[in-house]
Amino acid sequence: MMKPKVLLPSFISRYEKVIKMLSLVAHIEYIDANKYQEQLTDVVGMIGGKINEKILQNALKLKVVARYGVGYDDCDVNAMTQHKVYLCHTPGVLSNSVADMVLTLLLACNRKIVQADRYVREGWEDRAPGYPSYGLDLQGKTLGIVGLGRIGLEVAKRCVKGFEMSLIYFDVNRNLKAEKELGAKFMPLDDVMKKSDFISVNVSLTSRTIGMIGDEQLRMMKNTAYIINTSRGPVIDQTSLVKVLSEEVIAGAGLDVFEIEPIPKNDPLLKLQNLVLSPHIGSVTEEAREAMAVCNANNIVSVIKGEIPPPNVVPEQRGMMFKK
Ligand code: 8YV
Repeated sequence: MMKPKVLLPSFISRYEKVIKMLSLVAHIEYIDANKYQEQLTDVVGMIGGKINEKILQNALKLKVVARYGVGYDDCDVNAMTQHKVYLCHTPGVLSNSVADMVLTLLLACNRKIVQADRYVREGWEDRAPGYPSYGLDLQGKTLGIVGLGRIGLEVAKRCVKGFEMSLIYFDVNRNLKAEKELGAKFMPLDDVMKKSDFISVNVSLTSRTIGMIGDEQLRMMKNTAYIINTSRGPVIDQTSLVKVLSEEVIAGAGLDVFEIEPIPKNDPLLKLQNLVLSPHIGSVTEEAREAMAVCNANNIVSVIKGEIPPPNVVPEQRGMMFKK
């Protein structure tokens, strides 16, 4: 009997373990942009994102999409549910790497590492113009977390246990474990904005979180405070962020995510100096990337074997039994 077809992005081929797992139950094909439409017609499972109605209409045999990431705001979950296609994602396995990235940006902003590097390369002369301005000691400072879920919690642990910072947070749900173990104090978003020395944004992008940090919230921040975003660009209103950074209403920002990715070359953010930018690399570590691929493969194998719902189905589809 012919094995069902599974479609993968070509980079997955570097994970031997994943290829072995999938080959036992499926025939593997790699995505070829030139014949993608054709490839979709008989595909049963795929690793990817950006799934919309058009793709679903072409993929009548599709049973499962494994999103290579924890956020799935680029997938139309309602359309997938209507087409009885499971959407799985990769919660948990990348929390450490994203939390490390938050700290990377936070430290780089605070200690002006980008300017410092430039200063050394351009000819280090004692206290010549370009010498980095003073940073702050992290010990005793207040970290504000917006979204204290899996990733937020890892950021919190690093800051509280490692840097001896104190922790305040806003979330739609209280995190009692963090309150007990890390002394986290829950408060409304506006208070987190007002009281923090460093803010880390760790919510997923939904209709409730889009633009949740706008001009009003940004202007509540201390003028010595920094905001770090590794979640999704549209959670912070980017036009307002450009304004508060250029008016120096806040000390700076560390951004791994943007409203449009890749960020357009003429974006006003690129002209500002009081921020550190990275190209959406929060989960880009060897460990996380491999674990994400393994998690994706597990979910596809489950569905092919009829073990449904698969283990990492998105919350909106939890408990749903799709039979195709
Ligand atoms: C991925 C991410 O880099 O997990 C997420 O939601 O943003 C990242 O891990 C991104 O999804 C690209 O696949």
